[in-house]
Amino acid sequence: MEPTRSASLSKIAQSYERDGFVFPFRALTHGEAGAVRAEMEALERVVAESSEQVRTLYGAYPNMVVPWVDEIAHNPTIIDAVKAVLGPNVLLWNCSLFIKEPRTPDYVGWHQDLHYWGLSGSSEVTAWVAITPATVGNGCMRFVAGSHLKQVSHVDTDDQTNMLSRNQELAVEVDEADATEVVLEAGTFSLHHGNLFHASHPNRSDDRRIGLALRYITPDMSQSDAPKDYATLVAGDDPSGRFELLPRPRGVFHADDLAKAQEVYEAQYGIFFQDVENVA
Ligand SMILES: O=C(O)CCC(=O)C(=O)O
Repeated sequence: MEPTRSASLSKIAQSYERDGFVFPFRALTHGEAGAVRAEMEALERVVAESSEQVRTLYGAYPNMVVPWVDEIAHNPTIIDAVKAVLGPNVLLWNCSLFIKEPRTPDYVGWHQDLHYWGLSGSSEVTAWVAITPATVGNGCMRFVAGSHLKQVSHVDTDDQTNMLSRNQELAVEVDEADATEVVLEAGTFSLHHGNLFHASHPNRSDDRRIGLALRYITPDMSQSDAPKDYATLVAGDDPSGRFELLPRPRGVFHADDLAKAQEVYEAQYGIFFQDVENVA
């Protein structure tokens, strides 16, 4: 499928239903993606000098504390593609930057996203936006078509080069030959289902590989492991009332946004790491 704003919505839904992923689509021009990278790298210098709380919350919820991240999460092309697979009512539940520095060993083990998030149901999709190109050489994502139809067991490992929160990986073997390499130009994005087997190799190139993972859900999902959960309404409405709807960020690291992000962090990270001993 060409990276175009006009790809047929029903074709998106068909491919996604069959394979558990679909790509590429263009959200930002090359110039816009370059500008996002420049803004992000300027912000990284600020973050490096900031408090531990700012560093943690920028890592955990960049969309809640940085307006340009929130704007990408509301990008109309991304939202249209997400609505094609989730329907008209969409919440942004979580968001994170996946950065692989040049020539580093860090990789992402085979996993399914929904495994540790405590969410009921499977109406979740990630839009992974390439801020820099994602290539085979710099460790683009790899997807196994059709693997999204059931959840399988995972194991935590002590491999610190596995970038996942619990260094986790699937407890089943994956045939590497089944993987589709998700090569993306800067400014384009892929969609993948929360139960899709996916992974990525280390970055063996001389430049950074930067991706923004936006996690969207429908309001009929719910948090099974806590009395309430939080999300940002990005399309339609939320008739469920199961989520506290978050405001859009007021400025870069605005005190009120940091306070709310801290509340969400305390509620959600307990769930992600439950039953894990010695979490650093
Ligand atoms: O960025 C990567 O290589 C992996 C990202 C990922 O696992 C995800 O977005 O679910």
